Amino acid sequence: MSVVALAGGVGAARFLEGLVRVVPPEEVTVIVNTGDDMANFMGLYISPDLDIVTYTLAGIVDPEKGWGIKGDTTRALSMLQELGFETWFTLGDRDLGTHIARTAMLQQGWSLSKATQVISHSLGVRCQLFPMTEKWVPTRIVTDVGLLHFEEYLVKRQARDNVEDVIFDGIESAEPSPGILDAIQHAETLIICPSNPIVSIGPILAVPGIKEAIVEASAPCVGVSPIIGGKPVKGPADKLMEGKGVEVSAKGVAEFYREFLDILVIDQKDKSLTPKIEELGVNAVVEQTLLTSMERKKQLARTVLAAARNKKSKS
Ligand code: FO1
Repeated sequence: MSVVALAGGVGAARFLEGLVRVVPPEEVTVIVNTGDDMANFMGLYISPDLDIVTYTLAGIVDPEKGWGIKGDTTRALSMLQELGFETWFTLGDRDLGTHIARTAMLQQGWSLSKATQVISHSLGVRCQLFPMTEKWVPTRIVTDVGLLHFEEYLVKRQARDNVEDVIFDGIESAEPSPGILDAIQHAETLIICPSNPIVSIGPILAVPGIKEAIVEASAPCVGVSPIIGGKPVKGPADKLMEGKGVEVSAKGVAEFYREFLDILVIDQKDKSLTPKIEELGVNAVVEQTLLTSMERKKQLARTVLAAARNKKSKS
């Protein structure tokens, strides 16, 4: 059973924690958004979504925040503050070790894929994690105060600016990381994790060749809505969806992915949207999608896999 999942940060990582407990992790390939990456932040290459997925699957993530390492300290950051540097992006001491290691590997001439493999496997992650591309393609948010890097928009300015547009800088000339298209083509199940459609899954789909491979793949494609009752579970997905003219609802998510999505798993709160979603040619499956315990995470993964199996046996 080979599973390929497209993933952003915290929501995806929490879902994947359940998935790797109901499928052998070696059979899971995760394609991770790198639009949030900062290529030279205090001299370091930082890849927030790769970090989040890695730390979560390694069992070391800070469970409250969903990012960073549990129990981490910020002594280096305090020193940076004393030295007059900006400290709006919280880099923990152990977390800094990851960024230093990744940057050193890249400076040595290794690819981001290779660095990701070494870091994730060293921390005990058994599935295959891939950055969506090797190229740095920063997501920039066009706001009423100007063009902001996604992390400046989200963390530095706390998502307070009006979103006018979202740009995936340089994506037209990016290529999928080696191995990704093959994995999609040969997958038995394709999953779109419960991530922000615009800034987490959007950049992955915008890498030339990835969306096309998903459209052409024979495997059923199952998504999980990150919108419950018209609100995102976490983060500013609502503002970004509105900024891109996408309805902030599970139906809006189905519409956004309708070109390739076979099934959308929606929350029980959104059960009444089922007919509207199915009018779009996307089957809706209702489940509890708020991932408040490991049992819920495993149950959601089982529901996604069962929906895919059901679709396969009908086709
Ligand atoms: N998110 C925050 O809200 N504040 C932070 O200071 C912050 C630091 C940070 C450092 C390393 C890392 O890997 C992630 C970090 N995140 C932080 C999370 C991240 O900015 C976002 O949640 C993702 O980019 C969206 O998926």
